[in-house]
Amino acid sequence: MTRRLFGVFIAASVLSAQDKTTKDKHAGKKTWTFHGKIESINAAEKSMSINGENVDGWMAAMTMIYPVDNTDVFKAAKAGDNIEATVYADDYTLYNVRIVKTQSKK
Ligand SMILES: [Cu+2]
Repeated sequence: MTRRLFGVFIAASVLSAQDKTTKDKHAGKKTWTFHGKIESINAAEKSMSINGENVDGWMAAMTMIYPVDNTDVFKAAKAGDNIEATVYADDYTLYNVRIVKTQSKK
């Protein structure tokens, strides 16, 4: 292997290791679907204050500020919208927040 090729090989290995770390962050973690209503939005801080329903083992019903991972949702979201998000144990970030048109209570 030439020195140059070896350098490329190392760079590719480092990149793929970082990718794996991000992907595996929630590996083996318990996951839930979180339901709540937006009280206020802070797009600059990538966070929302959500009046959330109880999620057993994750968070009791309360209004609090959550970090949000998918920033594209800030283009459409507004106070009063009902949302769903994916959440994971030991992490209070809301993942893949989506706006839901009707709150289904089953
Ligand atoms: Cu809380």
